[in-house]
Amino acid sequence: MSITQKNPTLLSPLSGSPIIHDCVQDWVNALVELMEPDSIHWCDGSAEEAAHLTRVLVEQGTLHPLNPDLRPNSYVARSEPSDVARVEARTYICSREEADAGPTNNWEDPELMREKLRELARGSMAGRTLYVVPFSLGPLGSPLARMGVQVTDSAYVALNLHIMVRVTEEVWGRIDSGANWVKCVHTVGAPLAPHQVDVAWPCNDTKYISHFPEGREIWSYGSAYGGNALLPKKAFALRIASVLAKEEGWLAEHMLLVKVTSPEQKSYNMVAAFPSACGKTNFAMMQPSLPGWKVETLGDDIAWLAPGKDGRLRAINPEAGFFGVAPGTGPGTNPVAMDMLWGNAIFTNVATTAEGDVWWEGQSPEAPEGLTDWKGDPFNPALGGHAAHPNSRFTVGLEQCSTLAPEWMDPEGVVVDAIIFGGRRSSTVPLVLEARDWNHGVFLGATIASEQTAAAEGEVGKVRRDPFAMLPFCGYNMGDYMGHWLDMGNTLRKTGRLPRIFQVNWFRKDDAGRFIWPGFGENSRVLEWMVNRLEGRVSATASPLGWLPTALNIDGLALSAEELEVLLHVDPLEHERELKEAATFLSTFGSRLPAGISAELESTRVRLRQ
Ligand code: OXD
Ligand code: MN
Repeated sequence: MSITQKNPTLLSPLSGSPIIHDCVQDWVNALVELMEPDSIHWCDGSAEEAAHLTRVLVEQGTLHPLNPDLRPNSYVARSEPSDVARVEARTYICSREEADAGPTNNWEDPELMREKLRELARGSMAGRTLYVVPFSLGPLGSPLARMGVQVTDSAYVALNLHIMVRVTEEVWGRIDSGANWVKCVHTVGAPLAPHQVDVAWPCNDTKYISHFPEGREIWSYGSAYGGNALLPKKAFALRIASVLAKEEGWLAEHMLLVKVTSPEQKSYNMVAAFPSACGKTNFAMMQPSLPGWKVETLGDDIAWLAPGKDGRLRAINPEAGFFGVAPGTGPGTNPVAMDMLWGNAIFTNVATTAEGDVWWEGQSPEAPEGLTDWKGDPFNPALGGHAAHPNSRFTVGLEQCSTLAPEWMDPEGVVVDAIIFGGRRSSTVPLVLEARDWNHGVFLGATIASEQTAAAEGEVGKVRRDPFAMLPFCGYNMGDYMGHWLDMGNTLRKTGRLPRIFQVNWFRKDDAGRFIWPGFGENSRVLEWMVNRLEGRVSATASPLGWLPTALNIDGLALSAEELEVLLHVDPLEHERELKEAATFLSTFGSRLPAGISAELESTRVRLRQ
């Protein structure tokens, strides 16, 4: 039952409501006292509640309904122009010891940060409703699932959570102490004075996304944008979960999860880590160009991996929806995503058409006439610039994806056969290679670098090291994290078969700056090679970097043998430089860099010089 309490001091469960454990009640009571909302809404995740939240948001001017004949039950939100991406500079890991956050995270003393946040949060929900959102990451009751509760003063965030995670009152019956759930506090930091008229996108110029790993707690202040505000996603399912995973012997990863089936009807599950906006959603919904091949979707952003009862590595997607980057998604690049967005979707910062539909760059070659841009202004293509923000997003439920694999509900997860690491590199890194063994694969993951995109604030195009694509998402010292990956190999080696590890780069360019590899559905050729490797059907060529394809199926592709050679080329001089940069980066972890990684660095160096 969805309950709104007008008088927030009346917090005992109303008749007919589920029993909510004291630890939750006490926590909510304390937050109410601090943030002084006008009312409280205990969410139940129902369709009626979604309809209510939608009504509130349309009235408030946050959501604009699209033309229901073109895109039923779908809405557009336009954010404040300053609140459009994750704010890594304002993201903190507040572990007790600074060294436990490591050199790649911002750190603040947890007590000082709590004090700072309490001051900011005092009265911050005045004039607003506090939504209490109980959720499960992963199928409720699965050994891999985890529970959390987010409080938020944003109906937009509550409605997005309905899509992104399993919001359900069943969580209340399973929370039995302070220990088995994660506390997520979110406020947009925009209190309303009596009679003050609200804006469409309340937020605050001051922003903090703070994680308290030891307290299993997250506080987010000042932003309503996805990754900053939908706390179960990056903040819980990656930053806090990575800490839980280290303690409990599993992995919380920034990875897509797919099931690949060959023409012989043999299926293999693969996870793939790519930095933000490298086409993970497109990969997750790949339409193979090779006849007889099938890719089914299990997840596009986050995978939780743990040894199963049989000792093999298993994976689930903890999320229940997609929060995908809209630009670049089109009938040619991702027809599955285009279809799944037929309705029941929330779009944020896209452009709208005169007919009341959505548009973004890459949806069609030409911008239609009469567009309204993401800021709500008429769009004039002659002036240049983007109609949709480069980091504009769609939020839609997993069930709408026509390629969703039936196993997505399996509480045991699926067996992981292969792990792929990738990045966006216009030079140097070959199209595909296979790691020599687990430790070498971990080294490849630890040294991923990628050209930056618009998903986070920062200089677009600049190459940055992004180990395991987890740089912005690892909740503890990344040196220890690399060590944990090595340890997982030791565990899996003892009990079952280790997944094989591959590295890919779809983005290598020729001298004229054009992508050499066609990508998208043609990436199935690379998957075919991987499956052949898993099945022991093809040999490979040893290179200093790992096993390269001796041959790759390029039949029917407009790609010359010379171009393929460029794609697979390993230039020792380029790699000497690459290795030097990787070594400099790895040295920042000092004594926390595992010996196993230093050993791989050294042996790669030796192989390059041979
Ligand atoms: C995302 C990201 O939003 O990685 O998925 O930034
Ligand atoms: Mn991501």
